[in-house]
Amino acid sequence: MPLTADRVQSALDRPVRFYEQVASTNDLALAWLRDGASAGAVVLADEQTLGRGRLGRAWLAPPGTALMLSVIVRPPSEAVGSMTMLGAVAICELLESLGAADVGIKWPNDVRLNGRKVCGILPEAAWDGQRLLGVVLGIGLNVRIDFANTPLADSAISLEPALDTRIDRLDLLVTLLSRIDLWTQTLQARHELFAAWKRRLTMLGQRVSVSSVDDSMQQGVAEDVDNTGALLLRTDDGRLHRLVAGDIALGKQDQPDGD
Ligand code: BT5
Repeated sequence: MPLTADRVQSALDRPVRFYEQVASTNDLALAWLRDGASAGAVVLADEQTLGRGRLGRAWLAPPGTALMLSVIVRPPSEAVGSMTMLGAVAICELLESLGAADVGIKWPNDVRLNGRKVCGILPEAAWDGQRLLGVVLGIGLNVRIDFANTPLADSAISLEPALDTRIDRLDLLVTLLSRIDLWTQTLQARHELFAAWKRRLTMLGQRVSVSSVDDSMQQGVAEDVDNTGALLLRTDDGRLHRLVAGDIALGKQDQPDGD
């Protein structure tokens, strides 16, 4: 069923703005946040013309094929760094509730289904000087994108073909928001969220390559993560590196996201 403003409004008991087409839901949500939107408010779009990932990368989804939203969260400022974890865990729980068996998180922000990226998460914080106004939690979940003959054919996947079932995006949205709400209430003490995230990481103990923002590449074993979400990488010289950002490739056949 298509998403329409009426359907969306009547399914959600919170402020929501639905658009058939926007540049980026995160941009609109950031503006709304600065305008005083309440916690839990949602911006949802059927299509984005300038959907973005990290570092200005493009997020691609034809109209009507994905769930694309930004949720306004007002976390304690010390929890800002946990928003990616929160989004990833909520998405994993959503997919698990649909019966998906092979669901995991590729550090730091990809949710994978059957070893391919099904969802990307982009939290962006808004500050007034030193004061945190809030965070917009941007989420793009592939529902029925046909990646055949695209550059993402080997790395991306959509829910409907993977689960071989028809899915109403509104049902996904309702369940996802309830998971986000629940985890948001736990943000004062984040050990449970951290444990739920760490348990689903796919590459701990494996040999990986990590490319950093400056394009330098490090190889080693993804030994652990610390409770801020940083990756602890043991390089071949025996040193332990703490990486707070980057793109990870597992094994030899996998590609980092940074294209
Ligand atoms: C992300 O970035 O994965 C975060 C994506 C967040 C998108 C949501 S949609 C709603 C909200 N509004 C926005 O404007 N953004 C958020 P990153 O880890 O940098 O991954 C980006 C890379 O993923 C691209 O360079 C492609 O390689 C790949 N990619 C692009 N579209 C994809 C898709 N639909 N499925 C899987 N991979 C994709």
